[in-house]
Amino acid sequence: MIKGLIFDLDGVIVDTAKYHFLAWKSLAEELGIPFSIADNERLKGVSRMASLEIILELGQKSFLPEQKEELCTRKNDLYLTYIHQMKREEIFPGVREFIENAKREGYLISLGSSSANAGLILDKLQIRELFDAIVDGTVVAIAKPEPDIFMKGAELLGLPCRQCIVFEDSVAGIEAAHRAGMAAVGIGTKELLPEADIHLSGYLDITIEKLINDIRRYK
Ligand code: B16
Ligand code: MG
Repeated sequence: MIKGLIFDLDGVIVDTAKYHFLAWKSLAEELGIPFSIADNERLKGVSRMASLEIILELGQKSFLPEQKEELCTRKNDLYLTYIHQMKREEIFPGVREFIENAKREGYLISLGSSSANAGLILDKLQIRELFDAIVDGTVVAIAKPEPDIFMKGAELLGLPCRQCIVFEDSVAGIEAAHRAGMAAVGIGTKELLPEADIHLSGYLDITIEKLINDIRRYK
């Protein structure tokens, strides 16, 4: 029986993926590396350093470890200039109500994000109080596709992994959910997230009861 819902942040609750893309694209351009929206899909859910490694691999460039740290810091500084301007209204339509409804139904809610900036984003959206547990890149340093972030979420909720489901927009995150033994709701299309157990394009017109019934039917 499902009792816990674990939400990724970037791309599931708010479209910060576009700000990650703009910041990485600006850095890639400086380095003379072509970087497209399609390339950006590979960066979703993975750590900041792993994202840089993917971009450097695309450009066939190599840097010393301390130079890579400096590049990551520059990317993050630029990313934060976007985040500081974020408005509360940028939360995806219906997600707050979906979570509030699930809480009323007795489900426990955790965040499960790779981002070290998740706390700041929750505060910008004013939704920190919706979560019974918060797991982000400052709590668990091992990013998706490793399952650690979601396993920690289940542990903090006091639930076994099999009683949790994950909401994810990234290939790495879907893999992490499955490796944790959890069903994965893909926020996006079947084409982008072929391994997700079920797909949602948004949170309007869906309730947690219907979603869980659908997962049972399709799994
Ligand atoms: P930061 P999520 C992930 O967040 C992003 O999808 C990914 O693109 C980013 O590299 C990672 O967080 C680390 O983020 O640089 O802010 O620490 O999707 O797991 O919420
Ligand atoms: Mg995400």
